[in-house]
Amino acid sequence: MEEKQSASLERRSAVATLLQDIDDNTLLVASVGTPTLDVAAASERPQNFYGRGAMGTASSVALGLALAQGEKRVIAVLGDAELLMTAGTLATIAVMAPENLSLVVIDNERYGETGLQIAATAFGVDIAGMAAAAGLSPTAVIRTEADLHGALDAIRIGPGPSLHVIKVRPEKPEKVPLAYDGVYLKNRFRRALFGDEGIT
Ligand SMILES: Cc1ncc(C[n+]2csc(CCOP(=O)(O)OP(=O)(O)O)c2C)c(N)n1
Repeated sequence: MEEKQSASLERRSAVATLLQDIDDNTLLVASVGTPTLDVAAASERPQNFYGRGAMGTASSVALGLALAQGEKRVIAVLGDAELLMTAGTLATIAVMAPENLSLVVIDNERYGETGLQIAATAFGVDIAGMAAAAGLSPTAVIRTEADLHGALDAIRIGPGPSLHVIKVRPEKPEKVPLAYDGVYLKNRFRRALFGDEGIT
């Protein structure tokens, strides 16, 4: 396949739009590296679970969380390489079909965190198409501000499991200060959900 180049959206502002005034009933899962820092830059809060270092795990974590926390909305903000690393999870999500789960793929067509090496979606691999074929609904590719605003309700409150791909420019945004201690972040998240009884 040939390499393609198209996106004009900037990832930090797209994620800020996505998460603007997000409510306490929404749990956020963010994948390793740049998506984690996108989410932290937009809305750092205890109800966020960050995949610090653990590439490939975020869609499964988000699925489990959506099933276990059926009264909450779960939005997973994922890298394209992250999603593809464990793409079989799309099948499990389709079969389990939690309506409260929204996957949002920040698709820069690169392994951004490790130096912007070219990744599969640059050659036309269609993550939204893969998700639709698995059975997720709705699915869509977002390329403009207007597309993004048009998809906000579907992502934030609409029935899922959904998957939206946001095509963004391949940039390396600034680092954001955020704890790197996974146990601390996990305990903080559990405390936000269950209070002190959630800490074992
Ligand atoms: C199992 C595993 N493999 C590789 C890495 C190194 N790694 C961290 S982030 C990353 C690239 C992630 O790319 P993507 O998910 O598309 O996110 P982006 O930074 O491009 O937004 C890689 C290869 C890792 N942390 N864990």
